[in-house]
Amino acid sequence: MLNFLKRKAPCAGEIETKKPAFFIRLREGLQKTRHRLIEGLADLTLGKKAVSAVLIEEIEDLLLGSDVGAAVTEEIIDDLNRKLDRKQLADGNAVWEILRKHLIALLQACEKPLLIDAVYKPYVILVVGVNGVGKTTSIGKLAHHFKKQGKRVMLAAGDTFRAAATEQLAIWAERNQLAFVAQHQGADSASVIYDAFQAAKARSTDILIADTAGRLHTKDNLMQELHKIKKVLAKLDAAAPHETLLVLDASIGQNSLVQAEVFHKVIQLTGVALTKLDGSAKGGMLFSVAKKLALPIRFIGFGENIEDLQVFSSENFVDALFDGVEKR
Ligand SMILES: Nc1nc2c(ncn2[C@@H]2O[C@H](COP(=O)(O)OP(=O)(O)O)[C@@H](O)[C@H]2O)c(=O)[nH]1
Ligand SMILES: [Mg+2]
Repeated sequence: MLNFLKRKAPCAGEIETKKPAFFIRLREGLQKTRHRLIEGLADLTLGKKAVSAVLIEEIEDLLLGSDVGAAVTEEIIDDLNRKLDRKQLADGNAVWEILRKHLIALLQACEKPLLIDAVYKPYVILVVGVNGVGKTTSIGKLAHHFKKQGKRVMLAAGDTFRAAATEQLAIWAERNQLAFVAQHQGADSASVIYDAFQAAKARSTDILIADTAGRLHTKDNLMQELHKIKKVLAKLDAAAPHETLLVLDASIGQNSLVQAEVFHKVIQLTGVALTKLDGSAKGGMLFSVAKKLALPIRFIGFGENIEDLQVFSSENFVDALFDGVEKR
């Protein structure tokens, strides 16, 4: 029988959708933030005939309550108040349009995907961040992402502080069938990463992803450790690490920004990966990251599975947040 004759028509409940699977996963992952922030704003504004100072105050409360942060909120609220004074806000729909434009512009400003420059062999990605934010998990997902592109990837177990961290990375390495360099617990992190760099060079690996410990409460140690890692990497390649990626846990909300500032001072960051967007309604912090850090958001993570990480695309993100909100 011809193939098209075998194809069965969708039954009830088996809704056919044109959206690709990755988009559906992203949208599901962002459900909580979408619900609190975007649908919240839409409920306040859409279809409202009059715009008052009270409405603008309600918008302000909602933005602050969704972890959008003081700086972004102030910028938006100032703009709305200016327009209200000038009688430029005809109705709630006009307010909604302004909110939408502000939020989209912020996201667009930090879209700058990580490009792996093949000049560097290996291209070294140093992954930093506080304990528990999702570094090791993100490395596993990242390795999968690059492997799918046909890249040769190696992992370095630079978090030598906890034995479990090395084991956890070893599991991801096995799952992805990757080369993996580790030493015993308590070993010098810089030495593990240096060994891995040499091994990666010898095997013409395309990308080396290095895990690190994130003991922010012992800030001086952390600084020394990160400085040392940079120094030993530079011995083999003055430009390494080629990407210093900070992992931030979206569910921590605004406190993440404090972490980011500490890390940025210690080791110059070049990009951010935001994790745990699925578990949180605080995804609004992404707008703050965009504004305050002015660092590219490279990846977003929204689940514990290997596919739950995507290259940050402002278009997809905006779609996942806004798609269909106006038609509810
Ligand atoms: N829901 C959810 N959990 C995550 C995500 N990323 C990591 N986790 C979980 O967060 C916990 C800490 O992650 P881990 O990678 O060990 O953090 P690390 O200490 O920074 O290396 C683990 O239980 C992970 O499974 C995510 O995007 N969504
Ligand atoms: Mg870890």
